[in-house]
Amino acid sequence: MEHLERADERVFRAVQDETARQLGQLEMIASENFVSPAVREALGTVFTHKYAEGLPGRRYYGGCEFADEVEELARSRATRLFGADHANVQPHSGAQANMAAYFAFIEPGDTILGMNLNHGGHLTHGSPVNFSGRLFKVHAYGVREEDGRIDYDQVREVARRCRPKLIMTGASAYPRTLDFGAFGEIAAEVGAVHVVDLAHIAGLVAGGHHPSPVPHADVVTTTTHKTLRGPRGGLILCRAEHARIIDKMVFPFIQGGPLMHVVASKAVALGEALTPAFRDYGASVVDNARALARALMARGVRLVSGGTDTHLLLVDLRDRDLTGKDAEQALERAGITVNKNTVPGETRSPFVTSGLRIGTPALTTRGMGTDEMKRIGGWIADILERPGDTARIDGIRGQVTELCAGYPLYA
Ligand code: DSN
Repeated sequence: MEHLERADERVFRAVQDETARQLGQLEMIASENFVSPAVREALGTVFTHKYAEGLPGRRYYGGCEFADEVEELARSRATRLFGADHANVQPHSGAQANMAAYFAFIEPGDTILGMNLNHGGHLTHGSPVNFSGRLFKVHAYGVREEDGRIDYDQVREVARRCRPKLIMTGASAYPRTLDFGAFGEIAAEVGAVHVVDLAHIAGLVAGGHHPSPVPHADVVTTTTHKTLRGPRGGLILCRAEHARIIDKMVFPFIQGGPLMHVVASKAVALGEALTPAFRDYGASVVDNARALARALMARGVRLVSGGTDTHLLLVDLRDRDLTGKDAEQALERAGITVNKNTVPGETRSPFVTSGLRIGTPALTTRGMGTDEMKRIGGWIADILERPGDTARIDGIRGQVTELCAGYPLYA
């Protein structure tokens, strides 16, 4: 980065500091990951200079032959990876992907059914502070208080009652397997379009560690940077019959020029996701999450649904005199990065919360396994027990630093 260092000392310094932060802490935000050097290199290429509105072979600008090549690679790898008919790799983010999916099928004022944000849903699934909640009439399903799992009978009952035009399946804080087949059946019964937002678990589905939504959905949207371990961005998969409208909704309806450097990087990541090594990675992500869940529960930490089938755990702090916000800050002081999260039955604001979301994708990329998860689970439990104990937190910080040093990111 010698050019950056010479040209802009302050940005250079921030990058150095962020690199040190990422290396020296345990990154356990469930939606974050570390990309490969190849994925990162592709992001810094000359494709950032290129305008390429349109699709491969049908662009509004000249000079697109190599842009066509990388976009075609990304599209074909995405369809092969997920067994889908069609892929659009241009959405700048998961939110854009969801917006395109909505507008492909419904109009402002139409009714949608999505998961309650406090129960693990996502802002774009109908939250009043998001375009989805502003533009559509929203009904929500949630999880059962007793076991933290989606109640499919309730989903059917709400769907029959509200007759949504579109059902949005998917979550950002649900630790259990999603029954996409059940959602698909409910959508068919009430005549709704079925959209699955796969973002969190896309890498697990790609590796065969979670059932695929593709046979049960009209459209599947995802981010590319979570368990899929690609660059920050979005992706849409759909049935052949929806290809044209989905492509038109991404461009020109909601976006302008695609970020071709990101598309190139998505192609690299999707290529990596097709390898046996990526399948093994996904298996380890889930093994690690289960090991972490066991370690925490053995110490009396309550988890929503009593465990996990995926890459994340949701800690329920309602039995303690501790908020999600304070717990997040105490863990951060020890070098363990997580995020506060609402839990089912939440009574606090989203800035405070009564829960923590903890994930294993990034540490698994770093090479950590179940033994490390057991140790980390012990440290987390120690801190949750006595979040104000500075000496204890400092001691754990030292051990975290030592553990991180044993797992260099880009060796
Ligand atoms: N912000 C993402 C997450 O953390 O789950 C969802 O978009």
